[in-house]
Amino acid sequence: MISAVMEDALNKQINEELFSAYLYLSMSAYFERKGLKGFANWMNVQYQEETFHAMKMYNYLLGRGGKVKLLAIKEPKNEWNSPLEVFKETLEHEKHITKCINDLVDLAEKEHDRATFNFLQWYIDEQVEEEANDEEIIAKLELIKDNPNALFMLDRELAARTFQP
Ligand code: OFO
Repeated sequence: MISAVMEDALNKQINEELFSAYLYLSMSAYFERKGLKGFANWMNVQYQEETFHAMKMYNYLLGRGGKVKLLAIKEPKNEWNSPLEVFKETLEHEKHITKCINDLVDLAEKEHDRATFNFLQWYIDEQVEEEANDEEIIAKLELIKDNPNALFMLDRELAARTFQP
């Protein structure tokens, strides 16, 4: 049986993951509005990944005999000034999530909860990948600046992303 403090922290993280999903869905809608279908697709896949992150934790908590408590999801932003601004915010958000995961790992250690400690390693690896993906797109957008042809080429590249759990 999982400890009450660990259960509480995992429920908070499920909420963080669901907020991430909500934020990226909002970003996807923004890109659709701007006619950038490839960017919209990339963010839609990100939304699916975040939902997967939340559900993986939800199932883990239930599997450990814990109580899932779904907390209110905040309203995400729905307006940005440019694709670059969106991806800079995405990276900042992912850094925040990385900190949340690291704090959870620290808590699992403190609680001597080896199973949760092990479970969280998957999220640590996932965060490395997520930050790297965002950094790569930011670097490309910084090169593109105001070149519409280059932006449409990147849009086409991002259209190819598919959800892979
Ligand atoms: Fe974006 O990794 Fe989950 O939140």
